[in-house]
Amino acid sequence: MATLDDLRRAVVDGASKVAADKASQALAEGTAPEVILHDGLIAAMNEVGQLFEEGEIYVPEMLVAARAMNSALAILKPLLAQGGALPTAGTVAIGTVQGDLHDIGKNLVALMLEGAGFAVVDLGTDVAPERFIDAVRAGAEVVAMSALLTTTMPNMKAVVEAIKAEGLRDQVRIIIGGAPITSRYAEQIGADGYAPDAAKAVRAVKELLAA
Ligand code: B1M
Repeated sequence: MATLDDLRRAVVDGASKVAADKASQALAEGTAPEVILHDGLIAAMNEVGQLFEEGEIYVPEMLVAARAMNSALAILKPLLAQGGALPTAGTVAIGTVQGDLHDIGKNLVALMLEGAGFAVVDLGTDVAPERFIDAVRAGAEVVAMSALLTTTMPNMKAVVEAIKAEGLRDQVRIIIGGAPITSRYAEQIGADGYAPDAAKAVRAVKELLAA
């Protein structure tokens, strides 16, 4: 679809205003927000990653692309967050692990969880294990961790271990995700669950709390 092509191009080029306009246009044309998110925004970020890997672009270009993605995402947010609200679904503390500054995927997961009626405590990026522990002590029933770098994945294990060391493991469910993460890795580090995308993260959190 031409509008989604234009949207992808705008994000890859880091053209924030055009990206936001194209997202609005796609909505006005009747494209579902989830389709705009996946086929427009996430597809564009994958292309950005590919270009970075091939040495065609560098960190500053990745950064402006991320800004353009966020401008377009702001248009979709109210629609994506609409869900069957269940006010007492549970409290989830979410963060990108220590050393990792990628937050677009984590923000999407937070948004979808909120839309599904969870209270979400967003700890941000570069989150040290102690901050996850504080959140559990403050009542979070689920710890949700995101990592985008192979070098920061081990920091997820550090959080699981720290939660165990504090004697809190039995009172919290732990779910992890992010581009390099797999269900096998979740098992290896002793997390309770893994999800490959934001929608599946919501399902996984619901299942964990129901178990
Ligand atoms: Co970075 N970066 N980056 N980057 N960056 C990647 C991740 C990379 C794969 C690019 C590449 O080489 N192809 C590569 C990692 C390689 C590796 O580790 N194997 C990389 C690198 C190397 C780096 C730097 C080291 C570059 C440098 O400085 N030399 C540096 C590290 C900085 C740091 O964190 N300490 C860096 C910096 C940056 C920017 C700051 C410029 C920017 C981030 C801006 C921001 O987030 N605010 C950036 C970007 C934009 C990317 C790419 C292009 C896009 C990431 C993204 O937002 N994707 C990325 C390439 C790529 O992923 N294709 C890349 C869209 C987003 C929706 O997807 O985050 O995967 P994602 O989230 C998905 C799922 O993974 C899942 O749901 C989401 C969608 O439904 N999910 C979860 C995520 N978290 C979840 C948690 C869950 C469940 C599901 O449960 C809790």
